[in-house]
Amino acid sequence: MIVALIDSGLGLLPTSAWLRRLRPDLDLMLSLDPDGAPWGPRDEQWVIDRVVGSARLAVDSGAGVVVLPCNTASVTALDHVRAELGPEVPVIGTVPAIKPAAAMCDSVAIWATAATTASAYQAKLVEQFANGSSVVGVACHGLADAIDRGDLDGAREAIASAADRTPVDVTGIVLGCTHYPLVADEIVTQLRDDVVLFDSAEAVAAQTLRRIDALGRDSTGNGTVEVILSGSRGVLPASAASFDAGRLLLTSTR
Ligand code: DGN
Repeated sequence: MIVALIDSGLGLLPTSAWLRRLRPDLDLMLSLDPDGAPWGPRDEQWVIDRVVGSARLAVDSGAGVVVLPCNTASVTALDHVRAELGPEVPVIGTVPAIKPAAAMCDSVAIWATAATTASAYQAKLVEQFANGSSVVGVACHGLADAIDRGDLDGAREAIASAADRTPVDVTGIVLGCTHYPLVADEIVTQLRDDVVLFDSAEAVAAQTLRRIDALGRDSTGNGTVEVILSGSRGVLPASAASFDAGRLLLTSTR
């Protein structure tokens, strides 16, 4: 069974790595959108069309399970992807790790893209899981984009700006964009030692495996990784090349 992971860019790597760690034999299909990234600042309908189109392409290319390891895509397009693919194909979304953060910390900041920060979905999660803690959203402009470009100076600048806009009493930061764990070391160096980071990659991978088990079908694979890139840029982003997995197969959609 092929599991497709769909994101604008490298944010799908942390969840892919967890899936690989927990189930080394699973066959993965990584769908990245270098032509459309970043999705964070895009208009809602544009993101819906892009994510639904990527999911349809993944299933038509053989995927039996679809994961959106992307908060922007999940808050915007999850229901639309489920409607498009129907009940036969499990679709797993990503939710910012607000619940565990609020359970541990009195003051929490959610770092995310502008789209996720402004979403009604995030506001609803905060209402549901704040558990008496103070929870604020901080939009990290340009950070996912800098990560995709491998621009560490740009990433540092975006992190510094987000740190400046984060209330001083915050002790827990939810990484509400799946790109951000890739620069966790940089984030930690710019924060006080007592600030703890929370991300959802391991939980999303575990939930994906539960949904696969529930299908009751043989999901044994060969640990292959297929990469689907949008557009004409047949270039694998530098950090994706270091993804430690079996066979790597490059596919261009055009
Ligand atoms: N990884 C995406 C997220 O979790 O929101 C970011 C998408 C983007 O393109 N900015």
